[in-house]
Amino acid sequence: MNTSYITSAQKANQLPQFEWGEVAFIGRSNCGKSSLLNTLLERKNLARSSSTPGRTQMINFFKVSPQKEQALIFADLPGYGFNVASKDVRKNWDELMGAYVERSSILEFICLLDCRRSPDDFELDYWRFLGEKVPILLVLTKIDKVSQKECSTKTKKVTEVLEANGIAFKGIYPISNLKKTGVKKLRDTLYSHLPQGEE
Ligand SMILES: Nc1nc2c(ncn2[C@@H]2O[C@H](COP(=O)(O)OP(=O)(O)O)[C@@H](O)[C@H]2O)c(=O)[nH]1
Ligand SMILES: [Mg+2]
Repeated sequence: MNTSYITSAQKANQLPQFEWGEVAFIGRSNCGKSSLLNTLLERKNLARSSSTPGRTQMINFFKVSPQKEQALIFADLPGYGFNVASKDVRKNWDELMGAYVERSSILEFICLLDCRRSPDDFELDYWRFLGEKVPILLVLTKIDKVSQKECSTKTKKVTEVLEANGIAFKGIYPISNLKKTGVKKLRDTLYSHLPQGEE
């Protein structure tokens, strides 16, 4: 498998065009987004972990090519929920994301949630908004931090919350970056967008 960093966009007019479909990853800072991207990209630190939340807001683009002449773009979207961010940072996020989500190349929105948290109103509203474009895929992260029982209870609960809020979703994927639990299933789902015949 071939993976590489392509480019970053800080402003709407810097968004690149690709000939490949895109899978977009979004979540609150510290939810484990960079760790998941590194796991999926099979690279230690391609998506840099733990930048200070609320500072540089940018979209990072990666290309994943499991086989020649096949590729998928992974877009690492800027984290939301900036208690520490200024109005300007917030405005920039709105503009950048507003332009990004309209891209017709988006195949899937992967929305991440730390399994110890519950989605807040902002997340529910944003997930609903995204789900109206393309049904979202919810990833519950850091499940090594809770028992199996707690994990399945949480998965059920989040399913109910999504349904109650009218959010269009394709599935819930509990994962651990630390133990790599659930990663294969998620990866297979993402790669199902690629033409058949790959291995
Ligand atoms: N226990 C555990 N910790 C994780 C997991 N994924 C990420 N982390 C930790 O959570 C923190 C934030 O992770 P990071 O990937 O930088 O989150 P991001 O801000 O969403 O990009 C780091 O200290 C990671 O080591 C996981 O699956 N299990
Ligand atoms: Mg990060």
